[in-house]
Amino acid sequence: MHASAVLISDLHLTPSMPRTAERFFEFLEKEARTHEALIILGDLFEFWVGDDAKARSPFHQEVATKLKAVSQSGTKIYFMHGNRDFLLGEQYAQKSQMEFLRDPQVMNIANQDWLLTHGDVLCTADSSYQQFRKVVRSQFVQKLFLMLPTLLRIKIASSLRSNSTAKYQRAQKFTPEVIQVKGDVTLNATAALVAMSGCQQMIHGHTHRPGYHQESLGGQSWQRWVLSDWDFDHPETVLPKGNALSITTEGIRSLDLVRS
Ligand SMILES: [Mn+2]
Repeated sequence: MHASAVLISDLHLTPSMPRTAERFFEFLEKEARTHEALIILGDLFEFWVGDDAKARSPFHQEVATKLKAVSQSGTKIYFMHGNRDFLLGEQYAQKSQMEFLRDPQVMNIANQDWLLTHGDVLCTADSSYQQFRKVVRSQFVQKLFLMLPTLLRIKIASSLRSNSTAKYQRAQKFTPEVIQVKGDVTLNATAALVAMSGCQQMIHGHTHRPGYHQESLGGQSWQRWVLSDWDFDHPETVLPKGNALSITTEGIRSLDLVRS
């Protein structure tokens, strides 16, 4: 379907992280434009409470304008929802000229099939998250949520976020081994998705554990590439990080966006 593509995920863009946004804008000017397609595998934004709420935000307008410029330069943009920006809707997608991808989706790039997913659906060791996901991703609940006043939506979203951050920090301190397991994909869920899709090359983000894995289970083997999350704003506590996967007829390779 495309001769080349570059994939990114988990940028968690927000006005309070300007250096990360700056690196993203640079990426759009440079790395993105040398590929036929740009594929965003979710969590482009830190949170999203509805297109209407973002309509007045200069930051989100700026992101939309820059995405649109890339699309107009000839690089097609695809967007898959993540667990934080799953409410990003038609209106914003149109404005930024992005086409939605279902999760999961098999896409042909450089004459090979690639299985694309955000990744949260594979984290089946965290059963309470999977339950939460089922509820918030239901059409009915989403419709109700979007009917609430914007300020209330922001309040609900940020309290959900701070609750989960607090829970995570507590667990990280007292039961790090549990977090290690719960925050990662499971072999079973991955194998099931590979079997269902019939595609043995998988790319996802979400876990913030960039890497490459060769795995197998029950006579099936596959390869799995994991994208990095991005953070260029906290050099005193977090080493700057961010990568992209570039697929061309020459193969797949990781682009380190910190050094380049
Ligand atoms: Mn995520």
